[in-house]
Amino acid sequence: MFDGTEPASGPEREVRTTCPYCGVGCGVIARVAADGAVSLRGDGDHPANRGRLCSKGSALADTLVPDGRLLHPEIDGRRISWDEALDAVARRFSDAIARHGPDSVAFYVSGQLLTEDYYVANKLMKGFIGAANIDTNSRLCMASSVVGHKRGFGADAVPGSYEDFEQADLVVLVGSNLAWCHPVLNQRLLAARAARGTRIVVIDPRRTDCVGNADRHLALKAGSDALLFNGLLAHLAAGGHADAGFLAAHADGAEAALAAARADAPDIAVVARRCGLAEAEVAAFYGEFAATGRVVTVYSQGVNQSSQGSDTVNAILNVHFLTGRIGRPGCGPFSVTGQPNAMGGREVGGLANQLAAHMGFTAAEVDRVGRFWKAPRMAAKPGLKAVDLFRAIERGTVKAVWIMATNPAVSMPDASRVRRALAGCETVVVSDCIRDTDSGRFAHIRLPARGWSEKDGTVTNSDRTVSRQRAFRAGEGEARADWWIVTQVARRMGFAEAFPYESAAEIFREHAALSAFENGGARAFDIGALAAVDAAAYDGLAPFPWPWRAGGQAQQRLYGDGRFHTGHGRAQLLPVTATEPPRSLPDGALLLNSGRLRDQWHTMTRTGLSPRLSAHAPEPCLDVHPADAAARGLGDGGLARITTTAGEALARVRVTAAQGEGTVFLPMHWTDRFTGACVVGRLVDDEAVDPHSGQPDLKRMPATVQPYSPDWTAFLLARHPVEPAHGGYWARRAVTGGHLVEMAGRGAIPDPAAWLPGLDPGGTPVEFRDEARGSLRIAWMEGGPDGERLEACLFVGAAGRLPPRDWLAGLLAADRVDDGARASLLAGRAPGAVVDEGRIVCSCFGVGIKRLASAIRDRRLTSVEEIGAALKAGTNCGSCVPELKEVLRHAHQREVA
Ligand SMILES: Nc1nc2c(c(=O)[nH]1)N[C@H]1C(S)=C(S)[C@@H](COP(=O)(O)OP(=O)(O)OC[C@H]3O[C@@H](n4cnc5c(=O)[nH]c(N)nc54)[C@H](O)[C@@H]3O)O[C@H]1N2
Ligand SMILES: Nc1nc2c(c(=O)[nH]1)N[C@H]1C(S)=C(S)[C@@H](COP(=O)(O)OP(=O)(O)OC[C@H]3O[C@@H](n4cnc5c(=O)[nH]c(N)nc54)[C@H](O)[C@@H]3O)O[C@H]1N2
Ligand code: SF4
Ligand SMILES: [Mo]
Repeated sequence: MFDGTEPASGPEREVRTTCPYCGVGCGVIARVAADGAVSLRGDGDHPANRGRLCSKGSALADTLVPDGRLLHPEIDGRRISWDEALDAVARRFSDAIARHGPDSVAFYVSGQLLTEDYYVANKLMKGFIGAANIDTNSRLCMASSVVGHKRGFGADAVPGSYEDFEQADLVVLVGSNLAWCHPVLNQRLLAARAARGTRIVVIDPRRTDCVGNADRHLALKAGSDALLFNGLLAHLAAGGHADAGFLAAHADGAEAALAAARADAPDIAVVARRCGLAEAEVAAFYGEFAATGRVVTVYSQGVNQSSQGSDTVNAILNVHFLTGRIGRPGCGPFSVTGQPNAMGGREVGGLANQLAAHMGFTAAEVDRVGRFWKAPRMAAKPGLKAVDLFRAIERGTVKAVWIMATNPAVSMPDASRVRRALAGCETVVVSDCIRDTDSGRFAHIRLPARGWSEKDGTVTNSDRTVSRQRAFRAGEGEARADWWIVTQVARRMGFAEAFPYESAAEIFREHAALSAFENGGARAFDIGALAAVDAAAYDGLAPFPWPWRAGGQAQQRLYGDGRFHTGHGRAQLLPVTATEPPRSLPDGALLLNSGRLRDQWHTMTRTGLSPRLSAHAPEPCLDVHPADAAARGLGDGGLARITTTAGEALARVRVTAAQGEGTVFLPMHWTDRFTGACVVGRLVDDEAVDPHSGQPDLKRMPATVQPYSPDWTAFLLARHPVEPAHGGYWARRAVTGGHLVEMAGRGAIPDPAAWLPGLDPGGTPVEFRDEARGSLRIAWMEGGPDGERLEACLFVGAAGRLPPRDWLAGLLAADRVDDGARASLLAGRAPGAVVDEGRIVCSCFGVGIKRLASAIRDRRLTSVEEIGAALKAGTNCGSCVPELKEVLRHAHQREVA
């Protein structure tokens, strides 16, 4: 087995692994050529994707670069050896425990750890340190679904399989932008729709890229989903659609749930009014649901990230229980998980209120896990959930925190508080692949982690399929696998006997054995069949769904027999009362929604390295409805200042009717490394939290928006990343050969030497200054044997007066600048015939919005197929197909108008 420690040269080979991004969990085949070059393709045998990959999966090879990697352990910014680093972490954590007790230390981990990493971290904290202060970014992501599942099913299990998307007649997407966030699953759904006419309903305050392929879009008022589903429950019962047989044999609580629903939603008129929808729309949706036997209700962060997330999940489960639409092909509620191993983290007990292997903190469970681990100091009660954990760090009751594979200085609500907390904490340890992250800046000790392609283990996707991630390259620098790092620290803290692991396979075996330990069918999560898997079998492990009990078969769909995991084996309907969103909206304020873009992943540490992924949304963009923009004097392509009670941000404005009136949307991706001030986490407070799950409401923050009118604009192209320090707006993105930084500011044009710290391109600067027009151009050229190469160039001018960037970026990509290009560079004018792509829509073939628009107009293209034939756009991964449809729709509307 190649375990990432040996050099990656040798004969050409192919390794099957799993995509490290979203919870679809696509299989990937990596081909490593004899010279070490890597090419990737979708795995045709993987049940999640059958060979497909989306834009992010297709661009994975772009991210396998050494740029920005943390190569060695560091203490206070100084390189140290692994021995020193591991000793220091163990000593600091042991000291804090000795002085202040086990509750004074914490781990904050991530659904991007592999199951084996996660298992070891959880075991160390809950069994050996003796506290449960390990929480995970899944708190921000899936915690409400976990609560909903446990209350409804008696277990945290997604009952269905991806095949249900293909067997359903109606798929309802609630708070899920499947087209961008689970693109391959969306493609499977659209293929089924083409083949058998599956109907699709989208429930989202925004017109997302899912809507173009849907039959109905309910642009409901943000936060009114529980009411909509309560209304549906009452409507289904009133229309005689309850499945009396299923309810009698397999479910409890229908009467109480119905009573609550009827009180909340006495009729469709009330629902329509409170959800901000037309009565006819609501009636049509209810009628469709009632009339269709096979319904899958897919939900994600529009539901989970809410102060009423858990109850909304149960409101959704209720309608499936009432109508018996569960456990059968093409039926069921379906929580699509976000991260590649969101589900695996829940299996090992990564959340502070779970123990391990789907056990909690009852005395019997603590005793059982304690005996299995032979643990001296079992945590006896739940630990601090993420928001409370960072508040405890701020208060100083938690003295040492170890952050692994997550970037809370960006992704947590009230990220400014998180930063203050980390700045004041005695010991902050950060394990990451990347050296300079917003969170890493607060670390006393930095530990270099191996990343995807370098590490071995397992992940579990949204439909409970466990797949192997396999290493196929050597680790960068001295990076080590997360499980190895935690194991070494555990040994140094005195727990060597319980942490004997030398491989991921050993850990997986123990995890599988614990899942079966005294289980007897009581716990949904059981992979006892693999409790004795040997290294070779683990290495060759094919994807399988859990449960897979010893002596049994791996089970694709749960609850077909009507037996649930509640104590009495019956599903539980829960009475839900819809509440109003907790934060009041001051006059003139807009509701700030946040979420994901198609081609970026979270805090951009990986996708931000890829020029083609960075071209789809080049800058942080605030989506604003035309009426709201007009009322505030915001222009499309201009800049805006966004202010909330928690903080401020600057972003580019996009005026679009896709945005619901009264709301704005910001992507969650930008960090201080990529832009001057647009961390959404610093705008959203941490006050609104679901009372059951502890999941913060990240989607509904009141904000005021004003135009920001710069006096000057500028851009810089450079081979190395630069972070301007002029206090205005800036945003950086990767381009071929380097980085493009867009800038704008107020007042006099500042002196470049002062506001571009660290800009040291080398070569000779050639400067051109036009005082009268207030413009400045500097190009740094380096001479070589083959001619001159562009090292960097800076263009500054009055707002809105700069040349197009594409041709200049092309000069950076080229190794040589010829005389003609040199002349245009210094003249600040593009040579005649360059095409400016505009924002890139198809990232596989680099087809931009401007080229699309002119091709549609000039060549009279009318379908996605014709666009594909003419420009190739949309013919590789297919992620841009929904957007191509929107572009066509708009072009057509313009023609009609
Ligand atoms: N491209 C890309 N894909 C990803 C990720 C990524 O970073 N980039 N991250 C992964 C992760 S970890 C996750 S958790 C998933 C998230 O996947 P999704 O949940 O699909 O993504 P989001 O953009 O967070 O939010 C989904 C939608 O919820 C809507 N929404 C907001 N408020 C409400 C409301 O009150 N009601 C309803 N019904 N809808 C509302 C938003 O408008 C948004 O369109 O994506 C995964 N996939
Ligand atoms: N406003 C707002 N905030 C949100 C959300 C939202 O919709 N709106 N969504 C929330 C959700 S659902 C989520 S899941 C979070 C995600 O937010 P985060 O988890 O903070 O985001 P990532 O960028 O994925 O952070 C992962 C980090 O781990 C590093 N890394 C990658 N692989 C490895 C590895 O193998 N080992 C180690 N040690 N490190 C590794 C990466 O370089 C990166 O720094 O954001 C949440 N925050
Ligand atoms: S849908 Fe895309 S991001 Fe998600 S696992 Fe598949 S290839 Fe990766
Ligand atoms: Mo997530």
